[in-house]
Amino acid sequence: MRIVKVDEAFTIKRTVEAGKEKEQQIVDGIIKQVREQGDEALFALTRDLDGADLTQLKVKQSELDQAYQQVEPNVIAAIREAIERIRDFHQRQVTQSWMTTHSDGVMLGQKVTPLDRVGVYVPGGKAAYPSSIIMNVVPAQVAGVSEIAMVSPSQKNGQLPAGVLVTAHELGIKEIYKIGGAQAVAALAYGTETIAPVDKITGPGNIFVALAKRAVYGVVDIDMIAGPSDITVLADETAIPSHVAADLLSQAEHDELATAVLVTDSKTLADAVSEQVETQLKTLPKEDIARTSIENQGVIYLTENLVQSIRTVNQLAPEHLEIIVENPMEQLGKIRHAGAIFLGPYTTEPVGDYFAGPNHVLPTEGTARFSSPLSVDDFVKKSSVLSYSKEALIAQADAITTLARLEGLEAHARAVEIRLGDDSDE
Ligand code: HSO
Ligand code: ZN
Repeated sequence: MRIVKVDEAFTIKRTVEAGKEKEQQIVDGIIKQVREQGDEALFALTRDLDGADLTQLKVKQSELDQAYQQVEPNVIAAIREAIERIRDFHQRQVTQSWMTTHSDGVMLGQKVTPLDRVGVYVPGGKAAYPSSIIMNVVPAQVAGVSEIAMVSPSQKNGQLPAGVLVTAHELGIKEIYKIGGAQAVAALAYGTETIAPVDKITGPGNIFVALAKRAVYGVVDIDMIAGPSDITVLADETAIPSHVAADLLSQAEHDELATAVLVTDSKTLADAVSEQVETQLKTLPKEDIARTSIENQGVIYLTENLVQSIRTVNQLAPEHLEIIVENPMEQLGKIRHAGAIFLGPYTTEPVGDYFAGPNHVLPTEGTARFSSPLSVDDFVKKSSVLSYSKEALIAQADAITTLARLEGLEAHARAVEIRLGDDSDE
């Protein structure tokens, strides 16, 4: 792996994403076609782009039954346990509505309401991850969203992968549609004869899905637009090189564009990890993908001390941060930017990817500087609540009308003053 020396003056440069004009044009065309032709466009685009000749868009009960026959009982058991743990964690995120009563007759509050209807995008092909279905659906369900529609591109045989169907069924999803790409995003945003429009679309996808989500934002809400996944391991000389290398590769195997970074002040560890990465790459089924990722984006930042290491980590603002140093807990308070923080030598990233409970949909590409993991909060919205007694209005009328007249808004001032007289002339 490439080793970059870090000193006092070192800063990490951010790269700006290049324009994607050609893809945007295609996406705009697809959205227009779905808006104009509805289901007919979905059938045609699924035939042309996914190579599947569907007779219906919605998954039938018989397809679910069939899927269960293809999935081993231990897989179903693991899915169930993961759902339970992830649900448990997200239940702690629920925020309550609140109301405060003031002695002057004012009541103020905030009402929390779940979104009515959400669409979850599940990518096809190599990224059809059952774990991501759980991570998107559970916070929506915990928030109290009553309707969840799932979309995922059809395989050429007109079916969805059995693992995807079983996971969706285990989560209790009733609406599953075999469509993907920009056409699925458009269908969820605008609705078709078969698919009712949603209020928010979440879930990862390829460049066409990402551009389509960006294009429909405003008509519906969207979650973050996730870039390729990344991991940073912050380690000192106490870390075991083969373990660190294994963790770097677990991220690298996701995608040629994934980023795996080691930040350490130990030259011995840096050299040993680099060697281990090479050794372990050779036996990985996804060696090609992982090797491309390691060669293009992989880097070891070799710092002079732990303080520099932490500074570098904060500049990277990684999606996943593993802290494998002597006292990981002591460092936690110094970490300002990271999507998820994995403490200590046994908290390898896959525990969070699949099972521990926290969401694995995390801010990528340095966006942990300003954003958070997907959570229950992403599936609710809040309304402010206000209530004034006559006494309270009288007490504040002067200040309110003064501010209204400062803005030249006389009708605002009068709306207050008309209520101040005695009640008999109303
Ligand atoms: N590490 C990925 C999530 C994932 N891993 C899904 C395995 N399956 C991005 O957080
Ligand atoms: Zn992963």
